[in-house]
Amino acid sequence: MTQVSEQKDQTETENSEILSEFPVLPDYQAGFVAVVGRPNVGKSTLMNELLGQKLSITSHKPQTTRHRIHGIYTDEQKQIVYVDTPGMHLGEKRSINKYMNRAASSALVDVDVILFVVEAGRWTQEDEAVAQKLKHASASVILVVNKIDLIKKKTDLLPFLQKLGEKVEFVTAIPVSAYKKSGLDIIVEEILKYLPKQPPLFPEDFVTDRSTRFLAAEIVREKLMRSLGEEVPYGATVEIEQFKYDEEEGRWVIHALILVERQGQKQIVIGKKGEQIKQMGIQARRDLITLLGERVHLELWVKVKENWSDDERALASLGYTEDHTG
Ligand SMILES: Nc1nc2c(ncn2[C@@H]2O[C@H](COP(=O)(O)OP(=O)(O)O)[C@@H](O)[C@H]2O)c(=O)[nH]1
Ligand SMILES: [Mg+2]
Repeated sequence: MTQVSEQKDQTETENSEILSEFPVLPDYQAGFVAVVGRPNVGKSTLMNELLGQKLSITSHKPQTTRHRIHGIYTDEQKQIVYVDTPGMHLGEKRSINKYMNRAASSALVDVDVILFVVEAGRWTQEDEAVAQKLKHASASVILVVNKIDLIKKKTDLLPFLQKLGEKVEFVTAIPVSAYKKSGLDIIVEEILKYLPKQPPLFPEDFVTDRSTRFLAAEIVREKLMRSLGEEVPYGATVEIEQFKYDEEEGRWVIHALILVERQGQKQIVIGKKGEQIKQMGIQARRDLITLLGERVHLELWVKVKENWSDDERALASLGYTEDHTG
């Protein structure tokens, strides 16, 4: 299925005079904001909080975000298009990692502002690699120092901020906690200093560039990443095989296929007496109901597909295609 049929409403709006109903003020601001940083610093959590809606999946495992995803915030004064990116990975040679690094790097082009997210008190080689990339970016860099809720003494942050000043060229550094929702309004205020004055770029009811089908697959993948041990998540992905509305029953019918790379992983995903996959299904269904606003019938399957993560053709057929990495 293509994006068009899934986003029927949005496409229709687009065809009939995109923004005619929007009362655009003369000093309206709109633009793109890339959210970059190494894996696990809280980029996706931050974007969801800035949007006030969960679009990008999160977990404490690297590789949770594999694709670039736009989250669009719109109100009467501004439209901010956040671009969440996979964290940049060092020293990984598999195709999936190359895909993720491309997706992250390409997000730096043609944006108005870059939010460089780091973790309070922690600067690693991977942060350093991101900082190197940013040297070539033309947009203003706002340094977001996330997870300050984990720092007991706030004065401990000062030497860290000082060190960052030597490493990165940024317009301002903002300590925040995406988790505790603190400091977020300051980020928005700062973004607005650099966002061009122009009419909205997307219709006001657009919240993402991604289809609901894609978001559904991501929700299932999030449950997979969160509920499994270290060995499985990197070798697992999710493909939506059926995604349709059953008029008679008044519910969405979704069939999701979980692909793993080895037989042993399949067993782990299913769990003892199917308990693991059942729990994942319950949690995924709950999020899907929130996403779709209607009843959902969800079925999950697991299949072994060897080496999909290092197979360019398999990657493409699973939706890891260049059109979303630029
Ligand atoms: N304590 C704390 N944890 C956070 C905060 N923001 C994100 N996290 C956690 O950090 C982990 C990684 O978050 P995620 O948004 O997936 O990171 P990403 O890989 O940079 O997108 C998750 O377990 C989040 O719950 C924060 O402000 N404070
Ligand atoms: Mg992420």
